[in-house]
Amino acid sequence: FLKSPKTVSIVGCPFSGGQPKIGVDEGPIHLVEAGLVNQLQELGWNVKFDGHHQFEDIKYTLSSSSATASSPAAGTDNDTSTTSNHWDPPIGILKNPRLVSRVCEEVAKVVSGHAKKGELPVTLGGDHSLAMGTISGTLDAHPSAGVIWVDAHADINTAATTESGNIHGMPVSFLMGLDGNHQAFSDYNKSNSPSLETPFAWIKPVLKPSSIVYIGLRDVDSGEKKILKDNGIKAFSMHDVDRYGIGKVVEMALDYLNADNTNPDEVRPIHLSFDVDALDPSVAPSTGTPVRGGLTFREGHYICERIWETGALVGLDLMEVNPSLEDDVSVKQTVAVGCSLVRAALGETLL
Ligand code: 4U7
Ligand code: MN
Ligand code: MN
Ligand code: MN
Repeated sequence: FLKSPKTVSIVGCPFSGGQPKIGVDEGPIHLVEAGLVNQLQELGWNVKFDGHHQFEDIKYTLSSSSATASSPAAGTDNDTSTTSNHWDPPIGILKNPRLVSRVCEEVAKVVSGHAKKGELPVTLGGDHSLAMGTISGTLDAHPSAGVIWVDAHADINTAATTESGNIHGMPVSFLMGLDGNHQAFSDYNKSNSPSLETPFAWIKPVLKPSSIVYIGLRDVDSGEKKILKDNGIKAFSMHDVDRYGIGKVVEMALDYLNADNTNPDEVRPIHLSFDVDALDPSVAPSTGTPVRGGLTFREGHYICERIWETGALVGLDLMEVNPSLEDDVSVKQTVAVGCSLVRAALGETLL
């Protein structure tokens, strides 16, 4: 799927609008400063990286059209951390909906542009709402791609099920076009005039429930459990990792995606979306929503190595590294693990 010379395009996304903690926007900067570009060059990749995306134009456009925003809210223009911007008031309880949506729309274009040139886009987050952009972009360029989502969380809440209103817990539901989202926007429009253009309308519901498989789950909300069950979505929780071992789990995940391959003559392209909180907090402490009982260092790397071995990797996300959480040693450790996961997914071997 990739053209040679093999080229990786780093898509640095210092973005935190999908969740409330400041600092996750510094993740990509730390990963690059730790030497990721050089490390990938040493693996033989031609690395394209022309700086992080700032999304300033998006914030500017949104804030200067704020006269049309229908409800005022507290907050300042550059703080997306604890309160909403007055130019991006909540829709229902969804926080920063317009900003998150527009940023992801831009990321989708960037990722799809790189992928269509035969490059491997590696998106560095930033929070996991960005996956609405990366996976839209991958599926635009490789419509038959399947997704392997490695995370402690399922990130499949809809506007009807989310209790936090943090969109980083929702990207999969938007990619699938689940009903709970449409309902919230039409309710909002009924009670607000002028009504808003549904900000997520650009997202094509391109991800079929049978085209994603999860690994590492251990903190799934009850509404999400119902969504997973109702839609028959394949998920390997930490219970499954304990039961079968990571080797078997990854084989089952790959077999599952390939059984649904639309073109059985070739292996199915794979997008790997890796939330660093899939790893145990003792391995990757600096992340916004750590959950104990996670993947070991080796289990996380094994997933990346095995997917690389398939030759089918067409997109990679490394999300939710937050260098402002925990002490300096933890930050260094988490950033180093992030770089090392990316290297493993891009062909670094132990021997
Ligand atoms: B992450 C949560 F309620 N499910 O919706 C939510 F537990 O990208 C967490 O996986 C979401 O880090 C975590 O807010 C999103 C919560
Ligand atoms: Mn997570
Ligand atoms: Mn996540
Ligand atoms: Mn998290």
